[in-house]
Amino acid sequence: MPANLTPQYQKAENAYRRAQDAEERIACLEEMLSIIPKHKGTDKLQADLRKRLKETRADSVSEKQASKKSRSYKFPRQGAGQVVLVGGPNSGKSRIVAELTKASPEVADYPFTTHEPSPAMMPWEDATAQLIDTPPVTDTHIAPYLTGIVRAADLVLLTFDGSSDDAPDDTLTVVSQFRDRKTHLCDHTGFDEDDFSIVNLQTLLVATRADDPACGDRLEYLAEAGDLTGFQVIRVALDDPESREALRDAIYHTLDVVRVYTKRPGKPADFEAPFTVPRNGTIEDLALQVHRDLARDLKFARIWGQGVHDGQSVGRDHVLSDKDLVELHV
Ligand SMILES: Nc1nc2c(ncn2[C@@H]2O[C@H](COP(=O)(O)OP(=O)(O)O)[C@@H](O)[C@H]2O)c(=O)[nH]1
Ligand SMILES: [Mg+2]
Repeated sequence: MPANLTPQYQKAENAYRRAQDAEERIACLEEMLSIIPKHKGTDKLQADLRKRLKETRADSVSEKQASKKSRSYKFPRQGAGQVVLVGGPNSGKSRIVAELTKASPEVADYPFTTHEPSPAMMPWEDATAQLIDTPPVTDTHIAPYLTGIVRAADLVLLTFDGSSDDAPDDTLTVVSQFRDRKTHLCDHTGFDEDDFSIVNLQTLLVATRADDPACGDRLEYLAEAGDLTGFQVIRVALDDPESREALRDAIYHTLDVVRVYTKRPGKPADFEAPFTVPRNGTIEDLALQVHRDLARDLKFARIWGQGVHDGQSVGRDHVLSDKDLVELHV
């Protein structure tokens, strides 16, 4: 029997996938259980959610004890999306972060220069996206925390050294290391519909040093050797400013969000830092980002932008367009 999950449920499920700690996961699971359509088709999923809730409550206790001892990596999401760079050694992960953000991670032509994951903000026009640099993945090594970071991401950049004959095999190794951990790098993001333990992640394959004449052949070899047809591929030469900007654009556009400015009633508009909501996101999605209570108490909104009269009143289901200006009323 099909589960027929509602868009609200799917939103809650997405928030659960993106949760950064046990506390947040518990809140999301409780919400999912309360709004999941209750019928035969969802019996298995409901049982699964209850089991997870129980396990997560236990995790929450041990997480509190453990976080004092071991290093835990929590990267609160900022900007239009969380983008995690993964790849084999020397494939250009840190160089990409160094070129597109103000951070200065160590970039070097010997392997294992990056030991810890680290976030940095990438500007795009007046918006930003969060890039997370990570240590390399090989057939013998994958940092234990890495799978968790990737599973909570919005987008994965899988780096491929276009100048190296090892790149196809190195890249296939990375894909299979994650696959072994129920994390599928592919063309869309979210829990697998048939198996709730599997998470899919939209992946952009970034071939660095793509000015190497044999880069195309190596990419072709990769495509033949593995089932990577779902990946978008972008070729970059990081010495070339135009190529770097094309990568910046590709990352932002792949996140598929729209920018929205806000104003308080009677106050001037805030054009400093836009909020971002998923494309086809609504007034309610915006209100949720501003403040949970605001989303609950929202009566209506006034909007200036595309396809509306200036200052038109709209409800919480109104779909936002890029660069809309919105005044939320409670
Ligand atoms: N010329 C050039 N060098 C690159 C490019 N991408 C990476 N590199 C170099 O490759 C080496 C390894 O890059 P790094 O970012 O440290 O790899 P990581 O191990 O994946 O973080 C560094 O010397 C980079 O400058 C590129 O597109 N062009
Ligand atoms: Mg590095």
